[in-house]
Amino acid sequence: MKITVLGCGALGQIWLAALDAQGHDVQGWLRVPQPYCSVNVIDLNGTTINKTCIANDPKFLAESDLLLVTLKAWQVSEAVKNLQFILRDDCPILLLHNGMGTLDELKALHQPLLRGITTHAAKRDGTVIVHVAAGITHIGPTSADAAALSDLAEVLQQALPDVAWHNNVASAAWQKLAVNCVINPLTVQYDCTNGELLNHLDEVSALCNEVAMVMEREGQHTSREGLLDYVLDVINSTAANTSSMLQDIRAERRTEIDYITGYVIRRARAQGLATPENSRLYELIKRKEQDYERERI
Ligand code: KPL
Repeated sequence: MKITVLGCGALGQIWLAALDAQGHDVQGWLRVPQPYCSVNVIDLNGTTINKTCIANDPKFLAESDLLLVTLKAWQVSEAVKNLQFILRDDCPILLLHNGMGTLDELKALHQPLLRGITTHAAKRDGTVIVHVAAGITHIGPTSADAAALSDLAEVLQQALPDVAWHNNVASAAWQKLAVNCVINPLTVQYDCTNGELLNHLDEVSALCNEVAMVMEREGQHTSREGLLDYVLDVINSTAANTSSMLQDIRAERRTEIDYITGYVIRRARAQGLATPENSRLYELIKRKEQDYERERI
């Protein structure tokens, strides 16, 4: 297949390396146009993959059979809208990012739209991307014309297992959203690893209660206890991780808070629900972002 990967950060490079190794014809697409992009990955076996891929070629993009979007949530809609008129109308677009809300921003797209949630972990170490932990990528349709694209899961499974197809991907998306709502901002508040949140179980539990309440109103099957158990499992299995939000804050980058906690707060408001603990953390993260943005002026 001909595949363009939009966003050549940690996740993007892992996918570029894996798809290329499977014999797919791949290119990267970067915000600052350049004809080539470097893929510099240490895979799960410790093997170094060093490749130069073509990048930002509009002809390749127009012929692509898949646009895989690995950007941060807040970068997605503008970047995809800029490319939509070059893509074929039947070229599937698969969004792989933390948080929710981008689908609302991309309602007018002509192309079949899929969303994905991944638990693969990768981190940048200088100029190298280290694939730290294997995971599962759940993908599924978000528009009627994407419902028949389940074969894509098999193609992606061959490249970077595990990949699971879900006709109702919203359920997996909400579960991941809940995890990110709890772990990401709390690790910023305490400047700690995911595992250290076990010392703050009252806040973990209060956040789970609020998110479970919103999920129930949004028609998702869940319970406070079930969600708390799930979040505690993720805290334990990613105990040594520095959450992506804490990494962003430490590097003074914009975080995905508007698409994580911000999304839950917006849905809660629409349902007439109060989410004080989420609101407190939302304000905390926004203040931190504003502090370093102000320093730059
Ligand atoms: O997705 C994550 C993130 O850091 O964004 C978790 C699951 C919290 C793992 O660190």
